[in-house]
Amino acid sequence: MQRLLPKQIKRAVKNFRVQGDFLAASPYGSGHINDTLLAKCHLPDGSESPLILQRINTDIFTDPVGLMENIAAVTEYLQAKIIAEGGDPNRETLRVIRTFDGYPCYRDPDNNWWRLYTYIGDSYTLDKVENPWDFYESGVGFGSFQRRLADFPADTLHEVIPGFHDTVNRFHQFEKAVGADPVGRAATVRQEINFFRQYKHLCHVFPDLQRTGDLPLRVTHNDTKSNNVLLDKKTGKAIAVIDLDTVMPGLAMNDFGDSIRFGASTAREDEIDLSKVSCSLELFTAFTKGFLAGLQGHLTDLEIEMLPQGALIMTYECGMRFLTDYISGDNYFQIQRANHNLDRARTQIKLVRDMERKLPIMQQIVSQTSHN
Ligand code: ADP
Ligand code: GN1
Ligand code: MG
Repeated sequence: MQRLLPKQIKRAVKNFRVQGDFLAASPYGSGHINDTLLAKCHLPDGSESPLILQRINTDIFTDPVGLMENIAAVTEYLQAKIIAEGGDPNRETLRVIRTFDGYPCYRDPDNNWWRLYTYIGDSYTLDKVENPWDFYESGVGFGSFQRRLADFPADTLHEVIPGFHDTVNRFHQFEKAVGADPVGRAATVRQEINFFRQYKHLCHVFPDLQRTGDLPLRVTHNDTKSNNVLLDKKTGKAIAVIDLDTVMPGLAMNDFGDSIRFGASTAREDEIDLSKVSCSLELFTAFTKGFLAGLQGHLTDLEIEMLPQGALIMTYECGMRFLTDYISGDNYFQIQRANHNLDRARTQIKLVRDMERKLPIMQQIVSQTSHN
């Protein structure tokens, strides 16, 4: 994606139905995929109105129209649910601001695709979870999100990234990258490559259960990092789940698992000192409680039993994706330093090993929590 120019940002904002005049915009948050900006408009009464402006990464989301149809439909559906539950539809879900032509996104003459959301204020997100209370709330947020979408017509959703959590296919892509070795890095990461080959069996756990019809497809978020749920600055409670790009039919265990992968780690996703990286059982317990509370009984016994496997599989898959990107020359995930994707892959490897050891305890925690 090309660098953004101030005039492109200004032109983008002007195409959406916003009040006031565009003032300024600056980079915001720490996502790996889209360009996120906090934009400010000057209102007639002299105040400033904040907005979240994003340039969609169209290298990754090649059908931005389908993507935004998904997000508009899901957010409108959630608004109705939230109203029915007596909540605040302006705060508890993202709100898409449309263009003057009525579209949920704007394509500029330079072929950049833009979207604009209302800014949900007095909130924070977690790039690193520091305490069990926050992570419990994160679980409530993602659990409630899945519950509220339980009856959403899944077949109307575009599959924006086909096979997003198809771990078997991710493994094939990984082997393809190793074989092609376009930037000559494969020889330097033999140990890491061997790790993903050695744990290949993890790819098949869920597909095998799906074949027998034992695991239902649900409408899931698919990218449940703790920086994709907003928490309330005053109360600490979960407000809204954001980053809805990958809302698609998926497995409940994968949403659970990706949260654990990111949030239950005792270190950041890109920590270099691997001695700091492990899976905290205290944080695991907190998230499990929150997630099941948010879901209010919407999972089957088998789904609940398989939640810890979801943590292992999502961590394995994500680590393999980081290593694939490193070997391919860092084309997918945004990087801020040399070897960034390799560092990320290494933390995930460390976590898989640790989670594998802790699996029996995790299973016990999940079983106890679900029976309380
Ligand atoms: P990416 O897909 O690149 O991860 P996100 O949609 O997650 O981008 O946005 C990046 C960050 O911007 C989030 O982690 C969050 O901190 C912030 N953010 C996004 N949307 C909103 C919003 N509507 N209100 C407040 N903060 C937001
Ligand atoms: C990306 O967009 P962001 O930063 O929330 C990625 C996820 C990965 C994650 C790893 C569309 O998420 O799948 O798990 O990075 N999103 C996409 O941090 O590929
Ligand atoms: Mg994000």
